[in-house]
Amino acid sequence: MKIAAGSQNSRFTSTWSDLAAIGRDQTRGGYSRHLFDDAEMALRSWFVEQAQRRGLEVETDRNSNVWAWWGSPGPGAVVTGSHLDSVPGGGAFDGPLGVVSSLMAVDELRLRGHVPTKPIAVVCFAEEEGGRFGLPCLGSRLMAGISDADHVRRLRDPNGISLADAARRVGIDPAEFGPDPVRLAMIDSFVELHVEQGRLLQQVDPQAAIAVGSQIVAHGRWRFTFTGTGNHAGTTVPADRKDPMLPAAATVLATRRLLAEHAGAVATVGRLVPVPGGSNVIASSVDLWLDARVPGAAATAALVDAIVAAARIEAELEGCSLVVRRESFSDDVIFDPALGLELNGVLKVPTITTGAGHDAGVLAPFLPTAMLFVRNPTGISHSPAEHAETADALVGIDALADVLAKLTR
Ligand code: HGY
Ligand code: MN
Ligand code: MN
Ligand code: MN
Repeated sequence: MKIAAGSQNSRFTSTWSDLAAIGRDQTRGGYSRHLFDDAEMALRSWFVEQAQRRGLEVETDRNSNVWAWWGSPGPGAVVTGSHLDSVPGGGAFDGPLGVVSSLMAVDELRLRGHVPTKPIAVVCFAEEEGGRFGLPCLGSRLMAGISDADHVRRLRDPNGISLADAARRVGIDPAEFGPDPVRLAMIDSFVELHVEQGRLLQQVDPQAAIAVGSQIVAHGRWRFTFTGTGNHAGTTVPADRKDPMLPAAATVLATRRLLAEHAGAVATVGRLVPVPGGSNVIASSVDLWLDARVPGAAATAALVDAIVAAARIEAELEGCSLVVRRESFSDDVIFDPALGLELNGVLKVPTITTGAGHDAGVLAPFLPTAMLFVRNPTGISHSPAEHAETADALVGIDALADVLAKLTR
């Protein structure tokens, strides 16, 4: 390890403790940091301060992604970074570990006396989790032009606030959102460091603190809206009911049951919202979000089709209607093999796949992209139990510095 462990160790723990104080969720535990909310705005300020402290040139692009440049923004840029937002009640490391590690990889390169021959940028992509408006990797999708800006502006959060209004409230002009081909063309390569979300690394090599990512499994989100007849819980006999909660509940169970018929599939209903949501009220409608992930777009579609078919049968049995909308989808992503080999030439670490989506996955079809994963001893993510040891984080920073040095030699 080339890191001057003492100096970087104390710098990591102090940087991390500053960050860890922002956006704690007192009711659910963990962190809730969502696009343009107070916590996320505080994180943006934190990032700008960290970047300016390092003499990096900071800018916010048209899609509210924040960039910190070592060298003038320009073509041939080697970009690293990740995201600062979280899922509701999420862990501390998913996203922020990549951002802190990128800032500290810049510190490490300077400690080594490295003078980059290309611009290096640390980017914080907006709303990677889709935790507020439901569209994951929103900032990188808009930049790459794969999400329609008008559709994005109309997205609404659970309180009915549009993304456009939420942006305006924090002084960001939503009319600016849109494709950013010039910025995309500037990027020579993108390397994202991320806490591992699972236990694969420990299975592949229990001694390894980091790994190179090889691919992301196809995944997407579908919204099921079951509509019945709202009524009084106490005065409506079963024969008169059209209760959308029943087909919704049956769909949750069918999702788990159908996995057995779809190799390598995972699918989750993590959010289910009855309307109006009174405990003495038969719901008039129920929204259910399905997160389905299977290697291969066709296999993902086959699983979702089976779940939708089961949901339609259940809805009909209860006299309810059903509308299914696909809210997001990402096909399998294979990271750039040449860049991966370069990383492995430098790092000589295991290679693993991931079932989690990342901004790196959005950019992979457009430019050479790679991921580095840092061991998560719990293997748990999207939960306060998510963890990375400081010693492993320092190995990740050292490795990221090695990679950035090689790419900007
Ligand atoms: O949901 C995901 O796969 C990622 O953590 N955003
Ligand atoms: Mn995540
Ligand atoms: Mn993430
Ligand atoms: Mn009453």
